[in-house]
Amino acid sequence: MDITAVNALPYEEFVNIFGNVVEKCPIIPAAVWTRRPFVSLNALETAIMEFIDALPESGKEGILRCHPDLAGRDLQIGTLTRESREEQTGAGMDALSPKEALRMAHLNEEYKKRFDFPFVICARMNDKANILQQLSERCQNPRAVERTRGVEEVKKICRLRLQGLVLTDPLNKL
Ligand code: 2AL
Repeated sequence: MDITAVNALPYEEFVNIFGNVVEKCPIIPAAVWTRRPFVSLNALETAIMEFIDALPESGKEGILRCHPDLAGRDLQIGTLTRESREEQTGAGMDALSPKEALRMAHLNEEYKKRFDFPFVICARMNDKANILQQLSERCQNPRAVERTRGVEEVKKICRLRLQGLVLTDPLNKL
């Protein structure tokens, strides 16, 4: 789909198609739809990022809480969204050794206990060793740093999901 086709989508279809570019947050495309027409994929992306940036800190934390744990229960019982499953399996989250799985579960719990929101990282830009290392390191950060960092990772995930849905026009990168 190119940006012209995106701009022609009725509201319901727009929300159906873009409802999970930010995990389980269809309110974001629902809000951004009013900013059509978008001159490019980049402009759509910018509108989403601006919506996220304008949220109060509680809203940003809410977005983080919509994310499933990496290698967590949803992956084990098959209840991840399609996008999330592809990202997690691509990063080897379904192929952890028992020792790695235990460490991941333990650190995910420690992180959530400390910050009250889950650890979020763009799985497609990392491998399992990297994810475990970052999880362990980021547990030590102050809460405000982690809130900002988590939202940065949400934006990376969103960018890649958008690129999977909309064709980029090299002549129209405004
Ligand atoms: C995820 C996810 O589901 N996909 C991804 O890139 N990161 N979850 C998470 N907690 O970081």
